[in-house]
Amino acid sequence: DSNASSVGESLNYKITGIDPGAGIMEATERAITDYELDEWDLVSGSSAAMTASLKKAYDAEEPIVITGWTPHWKFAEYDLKYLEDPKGSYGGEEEIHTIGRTGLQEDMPEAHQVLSNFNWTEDDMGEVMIAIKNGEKPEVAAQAWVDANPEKIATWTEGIEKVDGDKIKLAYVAWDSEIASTNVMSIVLTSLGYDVTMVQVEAGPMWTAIADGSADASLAGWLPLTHATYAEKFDGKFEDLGTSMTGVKIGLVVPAYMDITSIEDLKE
Ligand code: PBE
Repeated sequence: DSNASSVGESLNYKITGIDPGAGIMEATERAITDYELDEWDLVSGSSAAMTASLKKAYDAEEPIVITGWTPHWKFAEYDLKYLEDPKGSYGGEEEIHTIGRTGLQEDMPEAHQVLSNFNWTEDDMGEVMIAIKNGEKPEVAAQAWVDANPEKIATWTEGIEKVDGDKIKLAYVAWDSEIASTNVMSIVLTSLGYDVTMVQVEAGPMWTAIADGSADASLAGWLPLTHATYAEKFDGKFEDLGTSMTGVKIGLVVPAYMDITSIEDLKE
């Protein structure tokens, strides 16, 4: 209809994406094919650039289509909606998994146990994410959450013996959700005596680092769909340490004031 085509025209047929290696970018290329959005382009950038573009559009009540995911502070900050995805290009309910290098259990049984125990809720992560969004340094925001949640942390660390300065490397991507989780885990492992290094990389290098053992673990594995290509490519070369959060989601997201409800509405 005329509204839908004007959305494409008003946006120059651009979807505002994030870093090229993110699973949501691959899913969006699939959506462009599945929904025959031939005129549309997915523009890559970064999470920070995407949220800056979102703020700019939102403040001006202009249209924008972003690659979005939950949990993310943008849903607390703005009134947004997922576009319906009747063809299932973005899968269904996703989970966040902790992944470890082969041999981690033998080499660092204590860290392996904490990482396997790790799980928290969308609200927990939201507290850390929103504090960072509001200008707090990630390590300060994470420390505040750790200080406020000793009982939850005890469920991850109970009975685990302290170590004496063993080095451990956590790989992550600069997605807001994973900045929050990785900073929290860094503090927890440090409190158990580990010498923790956080390495910020792109998604492909992150999976590669776990598979080749140059990093020990990552809290940033999104499955079953988001990182399926990476998980298949490195099948047998990493250990899935389990789920840290369930019911997470990826998709196309627009401000609630936009007059469209489905990805199908992007097609003329
Ligand atoms: N994300 C956040 C990532 C996983 C975590 C949805 C942007 C991705 O698309 O790969």
